[in-house]
Amino acid sequence: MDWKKGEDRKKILKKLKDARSKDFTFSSSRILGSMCSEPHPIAVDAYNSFIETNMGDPFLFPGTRELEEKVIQMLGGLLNAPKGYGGRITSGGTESNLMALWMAREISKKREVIVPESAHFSLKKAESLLGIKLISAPLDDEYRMDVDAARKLIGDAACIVGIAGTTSLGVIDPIEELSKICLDEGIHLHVDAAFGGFVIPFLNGRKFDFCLDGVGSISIDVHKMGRSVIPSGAVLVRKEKWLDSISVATTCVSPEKQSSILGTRPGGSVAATYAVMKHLGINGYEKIARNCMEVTRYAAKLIEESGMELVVEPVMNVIGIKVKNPRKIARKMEKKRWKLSFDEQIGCLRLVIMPHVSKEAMRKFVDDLRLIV
Ligand code: 0PR
Repeated sequence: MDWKKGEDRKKILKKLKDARSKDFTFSSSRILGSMCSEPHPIAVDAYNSFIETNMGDPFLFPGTRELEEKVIQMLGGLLNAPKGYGGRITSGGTESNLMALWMAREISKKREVIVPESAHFSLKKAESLLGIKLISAPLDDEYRMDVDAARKLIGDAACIVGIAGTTSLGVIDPIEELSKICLDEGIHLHVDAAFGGFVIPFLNGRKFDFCLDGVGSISIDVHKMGRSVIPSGAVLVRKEKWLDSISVATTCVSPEKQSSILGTRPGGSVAATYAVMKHLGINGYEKIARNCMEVTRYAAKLIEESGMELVVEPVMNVIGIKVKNPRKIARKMEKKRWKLSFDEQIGCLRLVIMPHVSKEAMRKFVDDLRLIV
């Protein structure tokens, strides 16, 4: 055990610095395959001041609990939530999706969930953890869920999941149509807007949220395009009482019931999210989304002018570039210090044009890529 005696603070800080220097940083503008970005400074300050708070024990931290309510209210407004809605701050899209499907399973007592082929792998985790069965619906030519195919799969389903901003291409499933189907069939519609939740409302006015009567729950991440700290996400539900379906009795903390996956939950995330949302406001987020889209369109044009092909016209700040061997190309680009991701099923490189990605970086990137492809 090399930590028996305890070590000098300075030495430890030096080791931390060394470790951190091996990491990539968002500020370098070379991370092109991440859905996260530098947190806003106000989020960092807020996080640090609330570092000891725990949402799992609201009796100790009623002030932080109030902030959670306020964040849920802001998110509810953003997502057109109706009277009586509810929500929880989560650690991100994985936990939010898990909670939503858990709820849908408990309320319906059914276990089949229809997801598009483009679903994020967090739903696979939900499948295993919740003992549910995912049924994959094919995609149309635009890589969106094929609604007619999905309808035919309904059978005894508990829920359909639609994605507002897919992981690989940022496309939006036909949520309006899915909403109608789910209303007709009386089944739950969960919208995974982990990425799109902080983009779509500020851009194109596409309907994907509670303004559609069939939408039952939404995952939205603030640590992606919301510029909060990691971990910060939320799940919103049309009816607060639905959360009771996943509540358990608490034996040693108040209140008597808890309806969240985690017990001890970081209040720092809540404070950070409150601070950054209040500070940027709708106008600030509109500006971020518009800038990201401007860089996205700029990059898309450069890529096409270089003779490469996009998988689809970007609807959000995600670009898929068709290539033969994405893994190999991503590796070669890594040697040039570009960090990007890929989707081998689609056969593309994936660029996520987050706020830290500049036009200049895209120019250099396309120049480097052209030499490799
Ligand atoms: N739903 C969708 C549509 C997502 O794209 C993601 C994450 C999730 C749910 C799960 O969210 P959490 O990871 O917050 O639980 N998509 C990103 C991805 O797989 C996650 C990510 C983020 C990966 C930053 C890398 C990275 O550097 O690409």
